Amino acid sequence: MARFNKVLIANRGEIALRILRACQSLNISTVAVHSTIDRNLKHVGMADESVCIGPASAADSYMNIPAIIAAMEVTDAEAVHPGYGFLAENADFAERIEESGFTFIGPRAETIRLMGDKVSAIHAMSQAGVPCVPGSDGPLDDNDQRSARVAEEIGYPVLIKAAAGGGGRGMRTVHHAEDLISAIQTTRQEAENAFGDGTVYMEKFLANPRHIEIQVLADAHGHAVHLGERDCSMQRRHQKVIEEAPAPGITDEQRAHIGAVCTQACQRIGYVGAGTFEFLYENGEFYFIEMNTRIQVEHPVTECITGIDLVRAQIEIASGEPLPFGQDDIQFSGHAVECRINAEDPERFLPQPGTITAFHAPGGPGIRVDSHVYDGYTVPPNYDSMIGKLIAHGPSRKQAMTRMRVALDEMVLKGLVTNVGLHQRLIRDPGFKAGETNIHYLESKLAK
Ligand code: MV4
Repeated sequence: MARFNKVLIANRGEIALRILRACQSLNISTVAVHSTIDRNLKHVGMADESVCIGPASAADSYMNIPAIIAAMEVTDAEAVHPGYGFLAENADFAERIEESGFTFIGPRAETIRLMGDKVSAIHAMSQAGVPCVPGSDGPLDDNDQRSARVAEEIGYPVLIKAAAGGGGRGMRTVHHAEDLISAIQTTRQEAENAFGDGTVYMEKFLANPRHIEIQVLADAHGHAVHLGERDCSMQRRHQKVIEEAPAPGITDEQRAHIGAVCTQACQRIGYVGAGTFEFLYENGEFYFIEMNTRIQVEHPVTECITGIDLVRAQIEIASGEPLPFGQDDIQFSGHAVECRINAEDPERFLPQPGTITAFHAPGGPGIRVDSHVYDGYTVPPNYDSMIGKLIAHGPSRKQAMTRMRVALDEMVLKGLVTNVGLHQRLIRDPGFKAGETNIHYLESKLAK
């Protein structure tokens, strides 16, 4: 199958620019779609063609499936890259793209649907040999005695999670048996209201895990590789703040083992595309919790340590090409760290839209800036507050962190309130420097 001639980018901001750069380096023509408020986005000006698909509200533009399909038809685009967020993990979108005769750059619709339901995702992964959190092995039914027995077996505290949730939405911790049944009922009702699906399941609650995820690539010919792990434990309210690769303290043997488990699972379920296995890691053990079927915000740290262009790989896989490398060709080199730069109030973490009056990007060896912003750019209030990512790569973790510290101090970003000051503090934090984080680290530090 030949490479695409033209790809439509169904996203905005830094990831739209990242996808555009990948297309340009593959000599693929580009179509940018944008909302009315986003006419002046950097990638819109750089794309070969652009189409306004609706008003500022994301529901009417970046999430507007008929408008995106119409834009593909009028521009004769062959494939669509969804980026992350918006329609990236919408199985109906992937299905309608394929039904309209276009290619969705991502996994099969069936796979997106499987992973969107966390109960079916855990079931599929458990069957495929991936270690999961001890739990209910399926949805909880209305039999309270059975639920109570499952909780006793796995031991309190337990967590009730919504099958349609994920990313921290629809969860409730239960510490005592007497609170179990009402917690199940409340979580079920909230899930029904929020997602229209009241299915819930139970897991043992892990008290102080790290969030470690494995990046995979799988082609349509049954080949799969892993690109190692990322540690995303530095987060607040389920928003990642700093990510790094590799994860501190994970040995080559652990990486090879969990990586092989993930690539074998990809082969067993017929996974096609880039994907991420999310694990909780506690006391030396990995526990699968969810799989993401999209390119992730933090993909650059993996690109830095492997030298592999993940967005290019996504496009090549979608066009039917076999992976041009095997597991033995993938070598891990050094360490990379990413700081998410947000236009937000550093105290209350609320979005702070505004106009950039001065922007000077840092540079030098091992520094990468993935950002669409420029002097005079206005951050609109309608979307995510992330305005870019600063990535530092070095031969060792210490050198990557030092490069990040220097780059953060060098960056000039004026006119907006941002979280750069928070990053400057975190990069100097002794606990973080020692690699001693878990998912609660940032929130407990901020509480002090
Ligand atoms: C958990 C957990 C502890 N034990 N599951 C939150 C987001 C979603 N992806 C899963 N989450 C969690 N699941 C068990 N069995 C703790 C969390 C969790 C968390 C996970 C990853 C990153 C940040 C987090 C913050 C709070 C809770």
